[in-house]
Amino acid sequence: MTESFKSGFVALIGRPNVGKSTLLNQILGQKIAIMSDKAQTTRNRIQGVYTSESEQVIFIDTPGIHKPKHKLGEYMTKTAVQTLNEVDLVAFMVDAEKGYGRGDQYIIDLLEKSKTPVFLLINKIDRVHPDQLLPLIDTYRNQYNFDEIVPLSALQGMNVSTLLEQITKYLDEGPKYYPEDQVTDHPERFIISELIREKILHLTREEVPHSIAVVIERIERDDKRNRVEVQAAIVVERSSQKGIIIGKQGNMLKDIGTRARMDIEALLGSKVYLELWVKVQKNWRDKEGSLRDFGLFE
Ligand code: GDP
Ligand code: MG
Ligand code: K
Repeated sequence: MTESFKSGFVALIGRPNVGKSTLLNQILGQKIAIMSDKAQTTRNRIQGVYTSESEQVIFIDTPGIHKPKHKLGEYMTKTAVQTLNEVDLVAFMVDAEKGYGRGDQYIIDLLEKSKTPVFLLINKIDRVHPDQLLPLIDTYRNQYNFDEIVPLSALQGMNVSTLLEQITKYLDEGPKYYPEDQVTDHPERFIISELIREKILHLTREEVPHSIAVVIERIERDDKRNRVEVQAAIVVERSSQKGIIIGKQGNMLKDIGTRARMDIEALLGSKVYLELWVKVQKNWRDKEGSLRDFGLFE
């Protein structure tokens, strides 16, 4: 008799920058989640689908759970709590180097409200001395009764296969929800907007806040020219930010466009014509209606 197929949903949670996207990229071997040194690059959920002979694990890269500061934050926290109850397993990732913090306590309080099993992933162990690891594990163990504790390095791929084995133990028999060749069920639209956002954040350094949004207004294949045409609006809150993004004689915007285009071409495997413009909309984060217009949430 052959073993039955297992499948399930895993919510990957943790403070911004602990390495959630890096782990997904490591497991899926493809750049589907955007990595950045800056907090909160990933605003939507990205599902990564890992399929092997015997199992399928659907990862949900939940937006950073944190104390809400404005309406966008509240919306995100609500979504995150719902997610915790719906999934088969929660993987709570922390940064070994940063240690235990108040942000972690907030998440642990949320975990206590759900019945879902919880793994603690202690990431970036390449950055700490082995002697520091045991006390850190103890600190976390005292805060919450984790089902498994897995130290790892998402960046170096250390212990990632062990993590997958542990996850399998917690999955039930289930269907193959997605075909093997599918690693994400998100429309390319979102990935493209995140690629553009990533370039803006990198190139403008700290001058432009993370609150900027990139709205993909049109994606269309032009068969005659053998290219994909993408039109996107960069939405900022102040005209001074618009000035920074456009730059002297439009040079900054050109630079953003060139770099984003190259990444989009790699993503789509096609030539791309990218058209970008910048518009100002005040306090867009506090307008729930406009959040939907911007397509930030599906
Ligand atoms: P996220 O916000 O949780 O998705 O975090 P990211 O995956 O974007 O990672 C944030 C930063 O931490 C990036 O600069 C990563 O390269 C870095 N990082 C992630 N995992 C590791 C790790 O295991 N070791 C080290 N040294 N750096 C890591
Ligand atoms: Mg991320
Ligand atoms: K729980």
